[in-house]
Amino acid sequence: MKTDIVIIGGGPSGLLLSQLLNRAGVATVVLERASRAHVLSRIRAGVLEAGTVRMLREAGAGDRMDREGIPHDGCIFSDDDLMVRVDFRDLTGTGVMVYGQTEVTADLYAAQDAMGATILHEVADVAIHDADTDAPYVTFTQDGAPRRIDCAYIAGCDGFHGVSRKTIPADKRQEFERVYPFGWLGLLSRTPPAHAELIYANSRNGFALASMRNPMLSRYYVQVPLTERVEDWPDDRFWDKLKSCLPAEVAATLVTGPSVEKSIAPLRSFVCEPLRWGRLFLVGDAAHIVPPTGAKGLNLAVSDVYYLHEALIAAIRRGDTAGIDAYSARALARIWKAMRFSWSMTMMLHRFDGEDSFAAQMRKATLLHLSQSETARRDLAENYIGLPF
Ligand code: RFL
Ligand code: PHB
Repeated sequence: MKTDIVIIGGGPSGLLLSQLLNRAGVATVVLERASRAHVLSRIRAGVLEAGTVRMLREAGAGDRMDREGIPHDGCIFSDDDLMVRVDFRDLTGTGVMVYGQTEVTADLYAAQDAMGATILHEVADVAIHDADTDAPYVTFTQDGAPRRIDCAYIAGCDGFHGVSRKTIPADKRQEFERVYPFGWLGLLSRTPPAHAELIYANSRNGFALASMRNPMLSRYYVQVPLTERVEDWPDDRFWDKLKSCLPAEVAATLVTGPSVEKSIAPLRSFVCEPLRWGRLFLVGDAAHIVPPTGAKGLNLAVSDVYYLHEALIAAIRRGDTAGIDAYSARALARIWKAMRFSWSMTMMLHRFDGEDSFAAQMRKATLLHLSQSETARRDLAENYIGLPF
């Protein structure tokens, strides 16, 4: 088998890249380890930057998002009972879209199916060969049979635990990492959202986030130690903890109900440089992880795809390789700024076990400053709605 681009991973990065390349007449094969049902069962990100919204429309996968997504012009940051609203539209001229990653992925699968794109699910033993030569190829097994695809380039869109990054020899890459000593316990429930806008809550009892998917589906998170297990968090315990972190006026009217999904995600900052080894390119979570506090994970994957799809189209269609030579540096410049923002949001809002009394005062002062300074709110808004690409 032969194609222009082999894309490893059928998550949002791989599907969007495939969709944009196919629309430009570049042939792709997407290799996904899991079943489609499994990919669509993962509850992850919920906030799309304006640039992500634009890219999904450009890919021909934005119709349902435009009908069902909820535009948000601002959000709330709280410190115990102090509530600070940051008005994104007023401060930057644009807002964000609340629309779940699960829906984005479903829309991209539908768009790819409509184009007759090749997506192979439940493939195993994916291995990248000769990426540092002019004749790379990928091998894998499907239904127990060995297969091989020759290609011009390989896009590693296979997430943090994929094979792509690990294929780059250790002496050809550098990794930067910060592991935080807590995770987010998330709960999805068929209840009306606590508030019309998202609330990022700092409190004496730790961090909580009140988010949503639609008017009858809410998504909440509370900060938990890494040692916690989901089984130890019956719904009642979760709701009690959430209420203890939210401002009293919000907790008082919170509607609770049975959970539909509950999971714990550890928080981590991670970057692998460079994003290219020969004819292999890293995209999205395969190259970098951010703590979810800034809502940047999915959006960064989309800006990587933006840079790479342009570069690959120029290389395949016109033999112009300037874009692929520049991809790593271009994408990393934006990635590091999102890393900084996600890290600073994490520090502003979470309680660290064993911290000194000074740390809590720094968080309080940061939120008080945010409430009193339009300059501080504008800086936060500019980063939250997404830096340009
Ligand atoms: P994904 O979504 O991880 O997709 C990678 C795909 O590659 C497949 N794969 C392989 N396929 C073939 N061969 C292999 N060897 C393979 N190894 C892996 C996987 O099955 C998968 O389908 O990466 P992608 O496309 O780069 O997209 C990135 C986003 O998914 C990610 O940034 C965000 O979801 C991060 N994230 C969150 N971001 C937010 O902004 N807000 C959140 O609330 C939020 N919650 C989360 C998250 C990430 C999580 N992970 C990865 C642990 C919650 C979790 C649990
Ligand atoms: C979510 O709705 O899942 C969500 C929203 C904002 C974040 C993280 C997660 O920063």
